[in-house]
Parts: sequence; C-alpha cells; structure tokens
Amino acid sequence: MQKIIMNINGMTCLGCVSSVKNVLERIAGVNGVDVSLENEQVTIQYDAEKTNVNQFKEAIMEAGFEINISKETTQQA
Ligand SMILES: [Cu+2]
Repeated sequence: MQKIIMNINGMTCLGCVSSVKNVLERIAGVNGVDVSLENEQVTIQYDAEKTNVNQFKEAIMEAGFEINISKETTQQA
C-alpha cells in the first residue's frame, strides 16, 4: 500500500471536503482518503498496481480544485 499527501488549494468549506473525498473514493484502488480543510491537505492510501497519482490529480482538478504539487510526498504505508 502506498500513501501520498498532497496540498490542495480552493477548499473553503465541508462541502468542498466531501467533494474531494467523493471523487477520490470513487477511483478503483483507493483504500482510504483523509481530507483536512484546516491544512488544505489530502492523504490518500492506495494500491499502486491499480491506480496512480495522475488519476488523483485529474479527479481533484475535475472537481474544481488546484493541487500544490511542490508539497507532494509519497511514502510506503
Ligand atoms: Cu465548499
């Protein structure tokens, strides 16, 4: 299982948090999504054989948010 933490711009309320959570949880291979409005951060646990970071970025951008890629980190979970 892989874990990635990305910073997101544009989340202003709990509605935004659930939008981000929903689009990510819909992706096959995603096992856990944790969104922090306070830190403007999303933590995703996923199976690297089934999905990848580009899919997360696409889904988040389609939902109307921006990603601060400079703060992206990946780690083995
Ligand atoms: Cu909102």
